[in-house]
Amino acid sequence: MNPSARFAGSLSFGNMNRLRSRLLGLAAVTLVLPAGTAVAGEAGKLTEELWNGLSGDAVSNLTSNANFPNSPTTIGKLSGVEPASNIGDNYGRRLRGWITAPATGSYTFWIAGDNGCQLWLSTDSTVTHRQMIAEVPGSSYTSFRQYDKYASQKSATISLVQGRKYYLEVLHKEGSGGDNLSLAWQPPGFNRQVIPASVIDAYEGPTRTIRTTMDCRTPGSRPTGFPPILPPARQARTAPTAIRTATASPTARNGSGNRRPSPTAPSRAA
Ligand SMILES: [Ca+2]
Ligand SMILES: [Ca+2]
Repeated sequence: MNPSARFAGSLSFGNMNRLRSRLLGLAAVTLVLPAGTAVAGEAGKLTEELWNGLSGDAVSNLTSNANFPNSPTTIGKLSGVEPASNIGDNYGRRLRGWITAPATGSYTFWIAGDNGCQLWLSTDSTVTHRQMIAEVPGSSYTSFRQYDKYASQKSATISLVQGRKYYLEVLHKEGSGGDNLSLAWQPPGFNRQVIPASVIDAYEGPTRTIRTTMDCRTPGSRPTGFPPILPPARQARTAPTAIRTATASPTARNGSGNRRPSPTAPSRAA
């Protein structure tokens, strides 16, 4: 497994918190993410880039443009895998993220869209291992969620492993008239369905080498080069105190005079 594959999709900021907890008492630690490494971002979303003012109906009209892929008009996050339909004309779109397999087995994917669109999936979490697995070809189009208009909209059967993340990318080009986009899959033991938001994470892709050092002995220390890390430890420390007070109080008894069962310890803040 190459270094990118080892980090990609697994080194979230939450993971960094847990890593720091494990290393408390040790000296400073330096983490280096190799250039091109991408990390999993917001759950339930895909990173969405739009290129406005691009004529043509085919994905090639997007990928051949000088502003692709590095200069989109806008970058945002899409909740789920279906953008709003009929938002405009002459634009190109790229969706990026990871999909986590909920079970080990054979999967089939579909894409539907207006106009041309392509679904790419990596054999693992590495971006560069992506392969196009389904498309609405050329300048053609389908209606919303019309997955069976062209044979090319359906992927071959693909084996995925439970819990592993696979890089997913969608390229979409709208010329004029109606515009829509949708992704579906058939997981093992289920019928075809729109890919649920519960299995996706947005792409957060640094394209440069990040070198960061954090002092694991200092609870408040933050690694440089990353957004602030939220401190769940403070909430976890204060909650048990409140529980002990309530249990010891004479009023903490039920109507029959018996002491109430000890409350279950609250789960740690996410
Ligand atoms: Ca349109
Ligand atoms: Ca159209």
